[in-house]
Amino acid sequence: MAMSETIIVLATPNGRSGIGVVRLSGENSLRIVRNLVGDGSFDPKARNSTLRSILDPRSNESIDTALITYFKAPNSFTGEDVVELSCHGSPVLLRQVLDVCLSLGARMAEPGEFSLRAVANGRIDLAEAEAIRDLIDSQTTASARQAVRQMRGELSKRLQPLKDDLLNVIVVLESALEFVEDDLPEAQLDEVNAKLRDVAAEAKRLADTFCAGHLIREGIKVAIVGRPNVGKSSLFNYLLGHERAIVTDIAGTTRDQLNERLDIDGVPVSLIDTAGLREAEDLVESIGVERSKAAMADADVVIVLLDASVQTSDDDRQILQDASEMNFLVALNKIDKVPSTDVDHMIAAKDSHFAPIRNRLVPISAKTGEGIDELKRRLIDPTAADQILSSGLLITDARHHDLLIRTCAEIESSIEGISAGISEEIVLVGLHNALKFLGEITGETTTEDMLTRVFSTFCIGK
Ligand SMILES: Nc1nc2c(ncn2[C@@H]2O[C@H](COP(=O)(O)OP(=O)(O)OP(=O)(O)O)[C@@H](O)[C@H]2O)c(=O)[nH]1
Ligand SMILES: [Mg+2]
Repeated sequence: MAMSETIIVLATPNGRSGIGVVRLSGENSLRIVRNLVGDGSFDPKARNSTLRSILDPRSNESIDTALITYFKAPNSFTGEDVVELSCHGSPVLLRQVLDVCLSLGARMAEPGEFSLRAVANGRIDLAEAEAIRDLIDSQTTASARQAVRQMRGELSKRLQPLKDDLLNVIVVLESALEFVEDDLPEAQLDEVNAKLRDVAAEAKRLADTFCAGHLIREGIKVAIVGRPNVGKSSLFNYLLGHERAIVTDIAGTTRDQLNERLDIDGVPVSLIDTAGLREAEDLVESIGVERSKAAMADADVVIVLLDASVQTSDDDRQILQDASEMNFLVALNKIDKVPSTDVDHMIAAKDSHFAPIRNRLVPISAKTGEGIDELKRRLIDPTAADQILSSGLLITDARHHDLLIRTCAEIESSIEGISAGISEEIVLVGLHNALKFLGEITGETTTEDMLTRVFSTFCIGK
């Protein structure tokens, strides 16, 4: 990706809309725009918008009226000359504007190329660029909020003191190597050890938030399974808050699986309603049953639904048996149909077949909504739920998590090395590695290879 080229992209989604924004970055941006407005002396004021007629210089025909916003280098997102053309949002027109700009020497930007240039020109660091990507991709307000914090540099700011402390320790050990004849004095060693322990502990604290950070970013897949008529589609609808699935009292109503998204306490949940599991009566149903089994195997959490108003059957027991190898909850549905003392007895009785799964059991009614808040709560890992609620900074990116874990490991083995009296040279190798890993999060020690890989996960236009 040659940085000297002027790049262009349609920054708004493809399709009809009120406005569509074409964005240019690079030293030729202004020259291209001058051609586009047919005025070689067009000199827009930086950070101001100017309304101009734009034309196709090949035919001199006016193609639109656009609001032109100029960001002069280095005070732009990429650090280069940037021009944004807010045109009318017609896909045909926008294609034409892009074509004209391409004919004038711009080239289409690669995914993430605007952000890559922003990082290369020191406008933002790598973690901040990744946060912009995450903000655009976020599926819940909780994940958007985390992305905004990281976009503002909160993660980078949290890491800076760790890098400073590590560097201080490295300086002490290195100067000891060069200038001190004997070993480091005991007091100074204690200080080095204490500092390293603090850095490792803080890196670990941050890494531990990934449990929640991963959840709010990636979400979970939840499949509702059970035999026909237990109320799977009713529960599905209740959780979604509208009548998405067909509900009838005919067993075998749902034949294909349904998939919808919802937000549970900031976690994006992909909820799947499935066809009832039983010996299928026809080909369509048997395909549905196969799909239910596949959805069950693929889910992060399986909700096995039972009907409290009827006796547990062999089918129920088989489903519970299959679910036992997975992460599952058991929802005992239709409790509105039975006296509550019966439900309590059903669950509490010593000889109850619910005894082995008692701690996974949640009595609910998909009709009245009773117990459903509790079921929702149980879907989310409690440690992660606490972390999401605590409003602290969360590590949401697997790359960052991995680098923090590796930082901890290097520091911990350095601490062990120091106490075992191994040479400072070897300890220093580990500490330099730790510093490099922290630097890779923010991008200052990231290899070209890694950068390419990170930016390939960006969408076009960012
Ligand atoms: N009283 C009561 N009835 C319920 C409850 N949940 C579901 N039902 C009823 O049970 C019947 C079956 O509900 P569905 O949601 O279609 O059941 P399902 O498990 O999706 O059934 P299949 O799609 O055939 O596998 C319907 O008549 C629902 O109104 C509940 O909590 N209480
Ligand atoms: Mg159904």
